[in-house]
Amino acid sequence: MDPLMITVAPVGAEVTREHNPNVPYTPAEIAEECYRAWNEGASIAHLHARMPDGRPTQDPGVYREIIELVSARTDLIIQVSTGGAVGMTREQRVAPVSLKPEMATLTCGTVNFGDGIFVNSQEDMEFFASAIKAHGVKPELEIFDAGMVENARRLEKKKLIEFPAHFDFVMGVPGGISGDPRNLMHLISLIPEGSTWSVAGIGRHEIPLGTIAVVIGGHVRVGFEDNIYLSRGVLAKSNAELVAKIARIAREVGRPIASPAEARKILGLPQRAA
Ligand code: KMH
Ligand code: ZN
Repeated sequence: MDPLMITVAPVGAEVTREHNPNVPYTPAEIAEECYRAWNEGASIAHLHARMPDGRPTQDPGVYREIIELVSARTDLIIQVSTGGAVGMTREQRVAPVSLKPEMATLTCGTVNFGDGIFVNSQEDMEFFASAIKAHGVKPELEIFDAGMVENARRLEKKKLIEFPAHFDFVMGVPGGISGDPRNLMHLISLIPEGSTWSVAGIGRHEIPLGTIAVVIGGHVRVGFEDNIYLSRGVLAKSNAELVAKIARIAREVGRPIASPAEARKILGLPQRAA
């Protein structure tokens, strides 16, 4: 079994300080959260950017600032979001890919997203996949429901992505696939041979689904983007607490934790120059 890759998703596009006062907004705050998460065992940083007042932005200038600060202090694999926030145009959403980060997300279909709709038409997916490919970036295929794996297969047939690939199962978004463990098993059964996968359980599903992934050889995403609680009713003080919790569970069951260098090897990414 490969060592466990832990992705930290420190801020997302939806959660605010009204939900948890410890949500980072500025590049310095986001970078500090990434640094703490790295110290606890995170190997990948799934990044979104915010305006100083907390509004989500896909401005590449803000992403650049975050990436420079994170990369100066850690060797975390940088993964930018092309999901952005519901309602953004695809031109806005794709903008950070121009920075040529190591990874970028590629959502493989449209899904109801709470009260909104997270739109990813076939044309949109091809637009994002083409940009990600053109910039030499590795996609993480975001799967919010089972049919999205079939959409990924269509993209592969069109040679816009390659298999095996790295998938992230986002489970428990209202409107998407639920956090029932049987759904996780089903999603795993659908992905192409040799692919890797992580699970991002939303809210109370984060740690239980992550624990299953730890035990059966998947990988895990944690962080304020998906969940703000350390345990029932207890707000996490930092993303690092969530990383530390899943790392502790991994240690307890004997699953080694991947360093960023080991994660690069698992994902087939070139190693970062020292
Ligand atoms: N904020 C969500 C609408 C991604 O990062 O690629 C989409 C999202 C997915 O967060
Ligand atoms: Zn995201």
